[in-house]
Amino acid sequence: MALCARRCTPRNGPQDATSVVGRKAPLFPVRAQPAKPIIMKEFEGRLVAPELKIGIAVSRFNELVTQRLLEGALWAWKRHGGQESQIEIARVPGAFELPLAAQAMANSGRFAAIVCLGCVIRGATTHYDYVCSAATSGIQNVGLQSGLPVVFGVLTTDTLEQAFERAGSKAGNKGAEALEVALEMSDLLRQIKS
Ligand code: INI
Repeated sequence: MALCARRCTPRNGPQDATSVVGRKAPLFPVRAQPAKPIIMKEFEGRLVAPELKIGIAVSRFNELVTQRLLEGALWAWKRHGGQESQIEIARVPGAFELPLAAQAMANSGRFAAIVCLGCVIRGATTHYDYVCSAATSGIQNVGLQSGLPVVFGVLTTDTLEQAFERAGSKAGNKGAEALEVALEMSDLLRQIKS
């Protein structure tokens, strides 16, 4: 076992070993306590309906699914105290068009947040990958450029069955979840900016 030259105790030995001059060494280096506790600022958005409107862009492609996502979002909005008059809906052909509609809504200045709802189901071709990729990066870019929460409520699944599971059956309703993310993020940004 390696011995420490100064204290004659094992280097990795007992932490409370008595030193060669008979003084009890502290277990760990003791730091002076600060006079006041350090108060950290911490932000976390709450699920409260903002005073501004919420914009929802929803695609018609796979409308049986996207309509359920929209219903879930509206249900969540009312559940958290929102009024129907505070919601505006823009319908677009497919998920590929969601970013452009979201950008127009964001630029209007009327909305506290934008929710994008769509459903892309994998087919036999690579079309799915292009639509998913365009929708994902486009929606994210609108959020970063506008500084608004622009929420990705687009289902990307292998089958229609998986999509229905996420649109109000056994895996919840992603439209409702997307709306809640919009509430949380708009409240978070409000706190950070104030
Ligand atoms: N759009 C969707 O929203 N979901 C899909 O599954 C889909 N598929 O599979 O093709 C889809 N395609 C259309 C696309 O979003 C555009 O509307 C179209 O390419 C015109 O720009």
